[in-house]
Amino acid sequence: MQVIKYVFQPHGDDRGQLIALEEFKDIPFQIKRVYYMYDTGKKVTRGCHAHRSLEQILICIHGSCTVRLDDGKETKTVPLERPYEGLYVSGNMWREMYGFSEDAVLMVLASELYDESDYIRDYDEFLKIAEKNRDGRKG
Ligand code: T46
Repeated sequence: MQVIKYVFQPHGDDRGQLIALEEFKDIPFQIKRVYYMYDTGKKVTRGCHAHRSLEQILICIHGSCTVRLDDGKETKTVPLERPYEGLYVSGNMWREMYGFSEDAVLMVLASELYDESDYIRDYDEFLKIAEKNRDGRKG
């Protein structure tokens, strides 16, 4: 599994830092939705699902957290602790976010509007779809 982390260019000067993100330039898709989570409990695990086709970039713009990605064959653990780093997460990737610091703000840029029917919440169903996709790519 390839982990794709974007490192964004900060525009810094003596006042501090600023990061600008433009669709198709800094972000590889059209940004249709932005959401963010904060005040996440220390012991909480969020996510625990995959998507059918949604693409997202996860940016911990304050504090830190960890993302576990699972493509049905392999698992990778990715720390997010810098506001200028973005983790690309394609659909069909089981994701779990945990280890939130008290001050963590996790912002997500998404390629589609919110659509509950795009969620795969059952891990066994996810494994079946992931296997099917792998077979499809082979043949
Ligand atoms: C994902 C990970 C990284 C909305 O009404 N609109 C939205 O755009 C979103 C994302 C959520 N919601 C509502 C649905 C739930 O009642 O907010 C509530 C919490 O959402 P959820 O339990 O899905 O949050 P997470 O942190 O488990 O997952 C979220 C995204 O849903 C998901 O797409 O990939 O963050």
